[in-house]
Amino acid sequence: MISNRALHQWISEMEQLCRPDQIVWIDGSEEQKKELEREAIATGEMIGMDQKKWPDCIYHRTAVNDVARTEQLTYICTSKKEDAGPTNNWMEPAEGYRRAGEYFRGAMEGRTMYVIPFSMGPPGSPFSKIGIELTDSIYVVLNMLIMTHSGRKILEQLGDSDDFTRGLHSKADLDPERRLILHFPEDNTIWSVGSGYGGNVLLGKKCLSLRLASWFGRNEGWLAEHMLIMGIEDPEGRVDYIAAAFPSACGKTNLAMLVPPEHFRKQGYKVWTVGDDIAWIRAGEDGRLWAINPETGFFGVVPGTNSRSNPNALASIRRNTIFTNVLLTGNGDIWWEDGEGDPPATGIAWDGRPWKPGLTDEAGKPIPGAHPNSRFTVPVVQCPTISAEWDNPRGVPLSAIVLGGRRSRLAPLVYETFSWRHGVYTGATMASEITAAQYGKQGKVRRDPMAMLPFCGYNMADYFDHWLEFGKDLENPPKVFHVNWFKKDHAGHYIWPGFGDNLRVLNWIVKRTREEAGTVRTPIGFVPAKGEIDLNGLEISAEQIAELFAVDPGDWQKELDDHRRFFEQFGERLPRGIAEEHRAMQERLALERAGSR
Ligand code: OXD
Ligand code: MN
Repeated sequence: MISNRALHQWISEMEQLCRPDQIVWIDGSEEQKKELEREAIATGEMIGMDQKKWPDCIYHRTAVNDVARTEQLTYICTSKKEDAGPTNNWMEPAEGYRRAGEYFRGAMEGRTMYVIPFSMGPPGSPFSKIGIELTDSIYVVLNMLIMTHSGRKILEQLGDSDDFTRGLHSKADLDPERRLILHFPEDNTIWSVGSGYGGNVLLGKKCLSLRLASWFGRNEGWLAEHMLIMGIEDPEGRVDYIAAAFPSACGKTNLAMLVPPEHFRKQGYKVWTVGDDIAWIRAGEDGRLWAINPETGFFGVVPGTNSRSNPNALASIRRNTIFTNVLLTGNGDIWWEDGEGDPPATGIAWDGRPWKPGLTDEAGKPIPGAHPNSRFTVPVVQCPTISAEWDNPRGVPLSAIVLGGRRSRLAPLVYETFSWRHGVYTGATMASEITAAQYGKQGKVRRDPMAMLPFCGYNMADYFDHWLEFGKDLENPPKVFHVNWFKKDHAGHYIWPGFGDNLRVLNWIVKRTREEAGTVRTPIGFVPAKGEIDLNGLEISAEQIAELFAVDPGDWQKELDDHRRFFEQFGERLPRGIAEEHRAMQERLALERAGSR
């Protein structure tokens, strides 16, 4: 029995709404987890895998119409529409509760309601936030057990407090017409109905740790960001931590688990993984920024994971992993595109249909066996490069913030911004070209400020302002950099090898934070001076290097015009600091163009 009255009352209200047959509390024990796995396998919700080859792994297939986050059905429900801002879908809170309430009504009849107490961040850390998720999905329970600190210990931590996120989830009938992902930041509440896909239903992740947390961060003076955190250890044993924001599909998980190139490995460089998706950042008493990864697991994209792209992820997912929507073979084995080894002769594709290599659709396009957004869920501690500091309640100190995007021509491989304010401007104008794996016109540029466009829980103009203000008070703000691993030559080939070689760039960044590396000033920021990035062991010509660092004032002028158009949607609410940075950049470019005439 629990003594927390607020919790008790809320659960009984939700019980009356959803009408489950029974309620089961998740205690976090191994026995309960195993029991739930057995039950889910018996009902078909999960599928058992070959336990010799994949010890303690389990498989799940989502509904075919439910394989990714549904941004068009995701809402911020605030009393005032302006508080959600022009980049979010908005619904009046009363209307949100009414509409989703209809879908929740009786949705758990014949089902069990599981109560998952969880903490984002180590229990007891000043960073951490407690939530309770009610769900009718064992898949959700099993994922939350990996992705969060959860179970009885969190209830003990909560005690009698009513300061917890109220998360309600039901698969209901998985009907996309009756699906809604609603956030009520004013009530610290999340309602998600009609979906079973991770990003929509693991309420601790995007919903709490980004959308609600960004709102709390603004009120409480901290930042909740869509950033990986990694440590770079140099041969002297000094570890510098960086937090890096990239839009989805730019290789965040691969970067967080990077394997140093041989030339660096031999000297003793090491990379330590703290997190691959989310960073909560606070100012420390020492004037530096400190960050935690609030999650305890990785929910990563499977296709493309192989021994070249990410051997550490591959090693992590050999056991005790949930696989969602990859190709399944008849004997409990799995396979995915661009992984290791040849495809099996036959299998069952992510959508439950028979599959064999070479299958094509009517247009002649190959039909994948694993969904391009198929996922692994794995505890962070299974990663060979997991940092010893990953769950330090104080977090890790940040030496640099790195921003990035996928730009085939515009942005140089790396540049350092001039100041915190210029760094915020650079984050506010981040953009990425759409790839085949995403919805939208391929090659089109999507602006994605700080990679937070789908995740900022309030007006993005206020978010820019919060960043500007946050930096003003810092004694020791980290330098802010921008990287682009995806620059192409005129023949359309990537110039930079990427993957492990990205450490060469990160190493320059770390050196810059110590003022140990030379730069050249350009209108958009400082690029590395000749010879300052260690290219030892890389085959790359002088022309390629010149192309990697080129800054074309004409292209940047077009880019600036696009920034202006993007900012128009925020009207008067756009902070003055952003407008001033825009003007300053405009002037620097004009000077450069005049000089080169
Ligand atoms: C994710 C995403 O799933 O950013 O992490 O889409
Ligand atoms: Mn993400």
